[in-house]
Amino acid sequence: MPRVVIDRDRCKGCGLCVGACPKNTLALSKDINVKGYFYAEQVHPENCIGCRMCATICPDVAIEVFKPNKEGVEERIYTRPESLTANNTHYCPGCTHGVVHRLVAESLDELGLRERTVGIAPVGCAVLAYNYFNCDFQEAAHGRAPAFATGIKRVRPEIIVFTYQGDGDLASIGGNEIIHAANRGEKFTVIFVNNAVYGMTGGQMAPTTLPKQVTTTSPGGRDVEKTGWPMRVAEMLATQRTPGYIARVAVHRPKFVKAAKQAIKKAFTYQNEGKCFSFVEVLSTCPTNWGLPPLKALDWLEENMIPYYPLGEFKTPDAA
Ligand SMILES: Cc1ncc(C[n+]2csc(CCOP(=O)(O)OP(=O)(O)O)c2C)c(N)n1
Repeated sequence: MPRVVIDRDRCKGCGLCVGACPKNTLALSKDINVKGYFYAEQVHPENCIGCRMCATICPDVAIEVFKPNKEGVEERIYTRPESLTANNTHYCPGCTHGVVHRLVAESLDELGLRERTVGIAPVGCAVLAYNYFNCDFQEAAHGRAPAFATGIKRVRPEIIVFTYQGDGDLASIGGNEIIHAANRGEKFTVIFVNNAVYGMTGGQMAPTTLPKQVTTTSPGGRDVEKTGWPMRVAEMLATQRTPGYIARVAVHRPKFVKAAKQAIKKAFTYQNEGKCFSFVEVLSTCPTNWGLPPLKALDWLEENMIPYYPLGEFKTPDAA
């Protein structure tokens, strides 16, 4: 029988695993863990099919999955990637920054890149990313990650370099940086986490905030007449003639998480082959600043963000 092991004290009780389980085997506990959260637990292990949906959506890497192989020997089929440290993240419960971290880490593991990778942390909620990734890291000033990445990649082209940036960091203060790095065809990878707000500073309007979206600086809803329309950064960069890989993905359901992983892995593969600038925009949730419970935030992303920010590949070097 498959077995799901949940690290109770690591769990933040967001319930994303409970929502993702197709067999309703999981529930939130009635007791609290050491951090004060109602942790997830498997209440109907007999119904578990070992599909890994729970582990795929868990932002806190709190779930391991075991399943017997054809010979009946139990194998661990899901665990923490080596490219992540064991540190607990400071992200709010249900924030999908943790899912994006995991996908980057899995890609580095699977491509065997960890020991020659340097990540560039932004200013934003992911400012402490260097504590969570098990590779070298550099902290950049707000919006300036592409400049740091350019320097490192040009001096040491054999190193795999990626920036990890929010939408305030990349599309607002760092808008100039990203456009020129893409246009120069710098051969690093950008992971652009678009949650439609400035998360770290309290949910202010970002360039990516949706029309009529309420934020702390647009309490009446974003007025596009006064503040412009939300920027579609992936599409904008894809208009440049310089070859590149430009994609947009989302991480609100396990099947989208799997597609997101493919795109992120592809971006690192292109870099590893020395091919081109590679950029993956990831639509991500911010339950705290959107004022929604974590599962509702996933629905909000699907219903509001995806219609405005279509998913897909906008440019591939092979087609350039
Ligand atoms: C030069 C400078 N300007 C402004 C700030 C304040 N600030 C810190 S994080 C941030 C925006 C963070 O939002 P985002 O990049 O979308 O990332 P998130 O926190 O949502 O992941 C701002 C404006 C700063 N730290 N430095």
